[in-house]
Amino acid sequence: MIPHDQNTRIIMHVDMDSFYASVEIAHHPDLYGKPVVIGADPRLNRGVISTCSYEARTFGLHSGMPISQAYQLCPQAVYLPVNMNLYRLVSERIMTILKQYSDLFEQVSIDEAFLDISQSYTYLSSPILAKEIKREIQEKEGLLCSVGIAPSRYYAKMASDFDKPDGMTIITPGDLLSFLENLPVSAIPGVGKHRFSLLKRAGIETIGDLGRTDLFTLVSIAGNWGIMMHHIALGLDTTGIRVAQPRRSIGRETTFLCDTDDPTGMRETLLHLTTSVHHTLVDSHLLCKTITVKIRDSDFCTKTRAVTIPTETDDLKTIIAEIMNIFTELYNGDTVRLIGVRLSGLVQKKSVQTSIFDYLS
Ligand code: TTP
Ligand code: MG
Repeated sequence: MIPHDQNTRIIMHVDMDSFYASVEIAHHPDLYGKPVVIGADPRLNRGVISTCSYEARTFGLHSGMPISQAYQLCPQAVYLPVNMNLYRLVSERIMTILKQYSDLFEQVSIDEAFLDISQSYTYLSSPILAKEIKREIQEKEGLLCSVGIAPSRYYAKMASDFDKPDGMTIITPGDLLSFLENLPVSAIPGVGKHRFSLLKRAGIETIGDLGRTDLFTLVSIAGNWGIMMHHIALGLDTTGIRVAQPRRSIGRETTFLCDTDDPTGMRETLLHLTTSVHHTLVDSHLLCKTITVKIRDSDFCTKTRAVTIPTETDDLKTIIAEIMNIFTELYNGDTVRLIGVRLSGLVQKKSVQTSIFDYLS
């Protein structure tokens, strides 16, 4: 079992590479390797590029560029109209994949999402998860994405953007300031062209420069945004993900550093995971009705088995007993790469336990 530092937030940001264009290429393999531009019709001479493949970007093309200009720079590109229905469908499937990896999930646009993975991973083990997510998306959808892992929402987004396409950038709390030092200020989400040129005029080009500039000067340049940028530049941001929906399940899983076929070790890990999800269950004043164990073997074949108990519970002994029974039935002696537990069918404790006060109120 990998040790876990309870105080460190670990946020993952996943952003699909040249999303609309990549979806078209995945559905029309003859487009592979070609400059592909999605957006307005170049014959109409108005409108802009929605996005374009990385091959098209080598010609200087980018999102938002007038399509007429794109056509001048790269007439040989394949120009396709936007097919939103297809992209939405693919996006939904990608989000379904991502959600499986953490209950704390926040979709922020059609092609990007945050996951809080602090409960199940450390900075040391997080690359295993990132690679697994990238592999699953590529295998199921034929698409590449870039992943950033860092101590806050902002830094995770900056990390995923750092090495596109097909990137994986992990910034530990200890590496954060040196990562920020030489990045251009435009790498901060929300610093558009206007703020960029204002800062540049004041001689502030890198995030390191931003951190060294006094707050008064920054506020005079960029108003309240100056405070925010300074905070980010000093590595102080700790923003987590925003989860709006009530919890539907509580899960925790772990990927072993080395694949294992030792059932005793697996049971110990299950015990640890169960204690952790139980803690969250009790902390959230919830009861669960369904208990699930998940095992992924070294060939990436995933098996789950769930048991629904007659009455909702938050009794640790009952939950552990169910988990161990399920494991005995599910485990077939294979070499295992990942193991997990999940509690679902959640209800608020108060709604099933009536007390005298419920009758009085
Ligand atoms: P982005 O993630 O910003 O861009 P991208 O996925 O195409 O490329 P990257 O590899 O740099 O992430 O946006 C996601 C999709 O949103 C993009 O494929 C098309 C659409 N989009 C527009 O329609 N107009 C725009 O100006 C931008 C930026 C994106
Ligand atoms: Mg993208």
